[in-house]
Amino acid sequence: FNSDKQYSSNMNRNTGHKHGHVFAVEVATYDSSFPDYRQPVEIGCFSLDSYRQFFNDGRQLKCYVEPSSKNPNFNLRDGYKDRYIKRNEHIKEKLDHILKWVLVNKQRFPMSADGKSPAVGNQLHTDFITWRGHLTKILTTPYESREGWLMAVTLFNGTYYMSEVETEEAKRQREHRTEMQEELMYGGYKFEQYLCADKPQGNPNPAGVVNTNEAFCTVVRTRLSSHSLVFAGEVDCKDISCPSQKPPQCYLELKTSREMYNPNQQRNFHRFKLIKWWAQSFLPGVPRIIAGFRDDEGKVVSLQSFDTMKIHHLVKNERNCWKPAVCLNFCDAFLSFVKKVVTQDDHRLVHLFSWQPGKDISYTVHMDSVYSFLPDWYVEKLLY
Ligand code: 0WD
Ligand code: CA
Repeated sequence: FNSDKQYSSNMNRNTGHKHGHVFAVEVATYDSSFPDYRQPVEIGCFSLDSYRQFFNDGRQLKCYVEPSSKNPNFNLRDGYKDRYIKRNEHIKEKLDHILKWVLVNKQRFPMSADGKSPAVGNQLHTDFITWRGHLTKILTTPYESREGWLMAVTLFNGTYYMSEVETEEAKRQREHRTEMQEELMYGGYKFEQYLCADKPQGNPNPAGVVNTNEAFCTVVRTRLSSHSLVFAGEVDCKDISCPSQKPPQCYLELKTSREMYNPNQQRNFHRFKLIKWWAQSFLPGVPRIIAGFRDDEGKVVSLQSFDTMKIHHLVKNERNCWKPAVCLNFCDAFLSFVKKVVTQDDHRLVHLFSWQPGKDISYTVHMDSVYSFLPDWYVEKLLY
């Protein structure tokens, strides 16, 4: 390849099939039975501290503390001006934290036949490594009408690495957020602070600082049809009263949403928000979501618990509603498409898959470009 030469594929559905370049995003195509999705298993975890430093442990995992009232009156704006340390959004971390985790946990990947770890040729025996959030975007694509995406894929040593690239539109929106949008983002983290303690015996500390550099991430292994997946996802807290106490079953996802006053708002919540909540928690097997509904003053006026596996029953009476099987069948087909298109194993090569609402998926090919995302330290240490 010439440096960063771009190849556009023919995305015409009618002629594209024979070139193997076609990829349609239509609900009807994927409206069949549920594909095999294996119970996700946690194979490790990591933490990012208040300076965004990586630790190969669960030090940042918080404990959920059930509030004494279902109508708690949490003020989500409190501390926005004076007790908020915001992560630097200009730093694009790509898959770096996951890759650090892989390097120090090679022994947690399937072993070679002789039982010696790591496996022969340092193959990870895993088809895809990515962030959970990237898979959430793929899952919800058949029903998405507003935001497109760009996914960079590199095949290296037998594994497909997938790392999102910010679209121009997303960048523009991020750089032009209103004060209100910034406050809403802060409010999501503030809500966590009201409900979470650092230790099982501890209490939440709403007087503290909100620092969005801090994160706890679970690393899970699962399989979607023929695709073995390892992905990391940020987990808000664990439920210490949970009978099994076993991750990911003891994990909880915390969410905030605007209070609903009429059936129209309720319908939109079911159709557009619950699909995202479902996909995000379903992927790593997080069984429960605690939602805080806020009023226009930014106060949480009510709490509601959603069982991830029951979310679809709440929404299925809406006309033209989303279906979990469509989401998973689409993801399965997209990952198969990626495997068909990306065949050259080269850490410097990126296939950039691009999707805009209402369009088919297309891709471009880039050698040694700004899109390359596997760092030298990873490539060298994985192989040797
Ligand atoms: O490189 C990128 N383009 C991205 C990197 C996009 C999205 C996330 N990330 C990284 C960050 O390092 C972050 O620590 O992913 C981590 C979170 O991964 P995820 O679990 O795969 O992401 P997602 O499911 O989209 O979000 C989970 C939570 C969010 O909670 P809510 O309740 O809002 O869904 O992670 C937080 C947020 O609290 N979060 C982020 N944190 C840091 N950077 C980001 C982000 N870009 N996006 C969401
Ligand atoms: Ca959350």
